[in-house]
Amino acid sequence: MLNIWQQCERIWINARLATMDPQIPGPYGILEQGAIGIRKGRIQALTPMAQLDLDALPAQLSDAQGGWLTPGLIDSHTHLVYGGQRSAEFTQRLAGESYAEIARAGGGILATVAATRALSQQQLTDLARPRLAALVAEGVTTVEIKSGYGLSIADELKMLRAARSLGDELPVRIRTTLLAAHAIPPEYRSESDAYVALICDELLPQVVAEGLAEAMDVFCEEIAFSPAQTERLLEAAKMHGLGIKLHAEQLSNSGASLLGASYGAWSVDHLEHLDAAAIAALKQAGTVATLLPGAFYFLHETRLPPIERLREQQVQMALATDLNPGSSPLASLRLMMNMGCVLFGLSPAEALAGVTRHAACALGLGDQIGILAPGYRADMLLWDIDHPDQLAAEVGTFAPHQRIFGGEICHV
Ligand code: DI6
Ligand code: FE
Repeated sequence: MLNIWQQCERIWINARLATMDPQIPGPYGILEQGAIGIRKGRIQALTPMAQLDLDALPAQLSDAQGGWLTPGLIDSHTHLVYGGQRSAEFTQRLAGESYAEIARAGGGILATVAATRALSQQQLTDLARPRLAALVAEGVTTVEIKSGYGLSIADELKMLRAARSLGDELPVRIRTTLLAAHAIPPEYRSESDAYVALICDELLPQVVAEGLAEAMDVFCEEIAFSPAQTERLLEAAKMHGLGIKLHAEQLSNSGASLLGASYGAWSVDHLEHLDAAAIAALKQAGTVATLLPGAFYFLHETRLPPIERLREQQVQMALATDLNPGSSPLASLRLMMNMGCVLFGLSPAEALAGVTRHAACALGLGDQIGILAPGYRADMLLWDIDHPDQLAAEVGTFAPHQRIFGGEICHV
């Protein structure tokens, strides 16, 4: 009978493994001088080189030559399908107007809604492709994409279909999230409850029937949806078996994170205004706290998310781009790792955990991707670097030496 190594289709040898597996001690879960074997797109085994009998291996060998292998990067929060661009608002904000003022005056999200509604599914896909390709080129192997710039049944479905189709074109796993409750559409300006009912009673069942989303997200904020409306939406999402994510505590403390925790949310995101009671609830519920330093930076925020308390309470912290045309038009997860360290005080190892292990949990995929361990998908990056701290310390100086998606080496 073949042993587990002989069953492998490909084995990387002479690799330094930053497994990110919490069961291996140390910040990166390092296995120096390691080998990792792949079978049917998944990791079959890992071991120190010294314990590997090279003569008995029929598999194809790839020599990592001392390079570092990490899990593929995961961007767990993006809005990268959209029409138009909002650089005029960038200029307005530089002149002193706030994001909320611009939104109230009909700009902001609603400006992108108008531009998105005007485009076909194919046009949206064509515009989104280079944004996604930029993430893929720097090592991202899983990306979450939200709807939320359609705000009508047809336009939300169009966005989700556009997002899904990108996964057939590029070697990347796409997870989609229904964010119909991103803003109140102009047609429902004075009857937002009716829009919430439309989402729950008509849109959501269609999305689920077509299998177009894994999760539901709500922007719970004074300029968007109230906690009561959010709860109604979460109830409906839960009934349909979708995962839950929330835009919470970005501009004010609305209690959305507590609500999210009580519904077992996969993640609550932004969190600049998160309070201590909510942090305890997140820990209790196993909900990931997703930090979005790009939006913090781009909106020139000054109030920091409570990183120290999150760390103390051992809440899992993810980092994501929030890639969107208004508050974070920044298509680089590596930049977010750097900003997470410089602006939020994360360590480089916490930053890497935030775009691997913890990001996986923020997508309900904590048992599938995000660490190098047997049974996990073989989404891996080989880096020609001296130390994994470089992944957060440097931006734009190097790309992955090799990108491995589902066990296949892909050239992007
Ligand atoms: N918070 C954000 O940062 C994005 N959406 C949200 O609810 C911004 C979206 C935009 O400005 O277009
Ligand atoms: Fe967002």
